[in-house]
Amino acid sequence: MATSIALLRCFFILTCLQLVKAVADCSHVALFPQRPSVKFDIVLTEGDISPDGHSRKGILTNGQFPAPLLELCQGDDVEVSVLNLLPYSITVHFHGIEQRLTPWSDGVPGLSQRGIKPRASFTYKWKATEYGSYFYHAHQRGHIEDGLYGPINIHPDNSVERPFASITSDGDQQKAMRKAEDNAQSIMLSDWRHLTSEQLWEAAKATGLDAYCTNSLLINGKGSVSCLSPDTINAFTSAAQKQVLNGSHLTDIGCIPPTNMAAQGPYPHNFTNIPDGLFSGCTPTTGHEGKENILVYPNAGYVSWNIISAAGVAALAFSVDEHPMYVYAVDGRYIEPVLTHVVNLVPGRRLSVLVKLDKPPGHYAVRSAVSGINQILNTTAVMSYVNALGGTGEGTSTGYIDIAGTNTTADVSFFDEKLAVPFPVELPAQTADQTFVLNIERFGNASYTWTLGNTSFPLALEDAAPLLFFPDSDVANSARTIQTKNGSWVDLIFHVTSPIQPDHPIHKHSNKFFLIGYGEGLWNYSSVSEAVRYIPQSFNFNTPPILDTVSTLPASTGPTWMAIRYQVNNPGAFLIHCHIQVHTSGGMALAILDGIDTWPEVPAEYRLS
Ligand SMILES: *[C@@H]1O[C@H](CO)[C@@H](O)[C@H](O)[C@H]1NC(C)=O
Ligand SMILES: *[C@@H]1O[C@H](CO)[C@@H](O)[C@H](O)[C@H]1NC(C)=O
Ligand SMILES: *[C@@H]1O[C@H](CO)[C@@H](O)[C@H](O)[C@H]1NC(C)=O
Ligand SMILES: *[C@@H]1O[C@H](CO)[C@@H](O)[C@H](O)[C@H]1NC(C)=O
Ligand SMILES: *[C@@H]1O[C@H](CO)[C@@H](O)[C@H](O)[C@H]1NC(C)=O
Ligand SMILES: *[C@@H]1O[C@H](CO)[C@@H](O)[C@H](O)[C@H]1NC(C)=O
Ligand SMILES: *[C@@H]1O[C@H](CO)[C@@H](O)[C@H](O)[C@H]1NC(C)=O
Ligand SMILES: *[C@@H]1O[C@H](CO)[C@@H](O)[C@H](O)[C@H]1NC(C)=O
Ligand SMILES: [Cu+2]
Repeated sequence: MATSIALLRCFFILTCLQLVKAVADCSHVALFPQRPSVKFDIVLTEGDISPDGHSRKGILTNGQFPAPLLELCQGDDVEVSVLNLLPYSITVHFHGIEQRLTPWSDGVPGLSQRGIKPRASFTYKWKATEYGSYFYHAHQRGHIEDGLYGPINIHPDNSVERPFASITSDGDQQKAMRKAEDNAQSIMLSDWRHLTSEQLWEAAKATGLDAYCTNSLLINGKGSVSCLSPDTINAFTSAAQKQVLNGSHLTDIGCIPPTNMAAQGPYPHNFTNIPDGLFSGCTPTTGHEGKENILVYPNAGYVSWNIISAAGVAALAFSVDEHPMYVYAVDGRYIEPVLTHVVNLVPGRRLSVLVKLDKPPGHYAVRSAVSGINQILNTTAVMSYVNALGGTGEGTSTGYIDIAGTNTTADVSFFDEKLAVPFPVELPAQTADQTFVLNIERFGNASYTWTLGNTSFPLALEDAAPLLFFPDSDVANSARTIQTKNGSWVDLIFHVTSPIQPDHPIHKHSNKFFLIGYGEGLWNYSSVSEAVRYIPQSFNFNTPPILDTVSTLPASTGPTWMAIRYQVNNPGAFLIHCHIQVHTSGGMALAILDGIDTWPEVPAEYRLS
């Protein structure tokens, strides 16, 4: 029934373009009473897309790539109807949205629903309980890397205190910042591969390799491929890269070669099966639609950007030439603002920033570059003052970072979310009721399979009976899940047991957590309380960051650990996983059966047989 109605409404894709409406003005909306449900209709189709000038199959959302912005007011009841006209099953996850009391709308196949089959539809219903910057993306197999991702902006209720008074005591300046926030622009960063997600997965299985490189970087869905000369690549190869390379060189796409034992581990590999473009093979383009041009209005004083990383594999550095930024929110929640030149975003991270528009009217390069040691790759967009004279702004501006994401002068500062102070500060319980140590290491006998916990969560489990509906299944009672009691406090220790591993951006579904500690070396403690007795300097119980995505420390020479604490307050089956998509496909995921003692009754429309 639901399917046929959505089909009728969206039979012609063009009419669906109008169905996603921007809802920007929240000034009249108080938290209570809320306005009626805000509805979005989303139609997914497959198409040939070429965001960086190379054509391949990808996912269009209402005919667009990236997917359109969902703009909401805090307190809104939201309904997103997805019609799947793709040739494969799909789900949609709302990244960072806590899904309070609606665990069946979290969009994870095998946990909260079955994949939406071709020509079928599914309606996600949830409440925008928290304000801030989020995004929605495909959550079945590797399909996020086929282009299903779009921003979500939830405007805070008027009653929520903004942190701008920490930047300035000038009332007019504060008003300008508030106005900039109301009109925040989305900056969607991503990486782009020339192989589809299924080709990528086939290549991983055929070669046994971890596919840690990409082909281009995009800003708001636009980019190009500029192949660097071997001399340039060698000149920018860092000391850390040289150590891993052990005398060899980065490939023509700036990538650590697949033959590198340190990066791939001592497993059997079949190098004859490597498809072109996976680790090497560069063909330059000038891009498909040119560079993204971001228009700004200096009369407004400031522009606010919600910067979102939907990257599949690359950790990114981001900056705009000659313009420092105030970072004022991380993962959709305010912090004490920090003035910085460069921000780093791991896959899944959102940062909200204010940029003061006080420079001569002109065109300034906006830079995104891979910050990890796995690759040297960059792209640029242009920020244009609306009153700039002439030109399209081919850059004469001076960058804070180079093509490798490294500082160009000694006084360039980088933002570190691990040191950010929440606004306002909130505190977790002083002790936890349960502690789980989640080992992160390679699994089995291949470079592309991983653990999170005591075992791996194979991709095939996406097709298993969804745990929220089948809590008595074998999977629900296996080492692939952990079970918690509602109301309890839980510590998760991400234990990166062996080098060399990249930083893993671990994303927890449902409610946010406190980052309470991290360090180098093995985790040899039974609990955080015990660890605090030996290494108190590794913990922060006064101003712990509040996040939904945290990056493990780079394990380049030895093991590392990271400790998070959260209160179970939203019963349901929620995934925790690495947001490097090839790692999740390779099993770096775990199902948390939160508050399984008080799971809610599933509404009839979501029940499964
Ligand atoms: C580094 O290269 C040398 C000489 O080619 C080789 O003997 C050694 O095993 C390599 N080290 C590692 C860690 O791969
Ligand atoms: C590598 O793959 C090719 C093509 O599938 C196959 O012919 C060959 O036997 C494989 N080599 C090894 C060492 O497994
Ligand atoms: C990477 O940065 C360099 C240096 O600013 C620039 O010339 C080049 O166009 C950038 N690459 C892309 C794809 O934008
Ligand atoms: C980058 O910053 C580091 C640390 O401050 C400094 O040692 C280095 O010289 C800087 N790089 C350049 C090119 O100035
Ligand atoms: C290890 O490799 C063998 C074949 O080489 C395969 O049959 C087996 O399933 C693999 N084991 C794991 C845990 O992946
Ligand atoms: C891993 O296994 C150990 C030993 O059996 C157990 O104590 C621990 O709870 C398990 N961890 C997880 C996350 O399941
Ligand atoms: C779960 O725990 C939270 C936090 O203590 C509480 O607010 C909520 O009412 C509990 N839910 C149920 C169903 O008991
Ligand atoms: C854990 O290891 C550290 C060194 O890494 C050591 O100082 C500490 O005493 C150890 N703690 C326990 C409980 O063994
Ligand atoms: Cu990972």
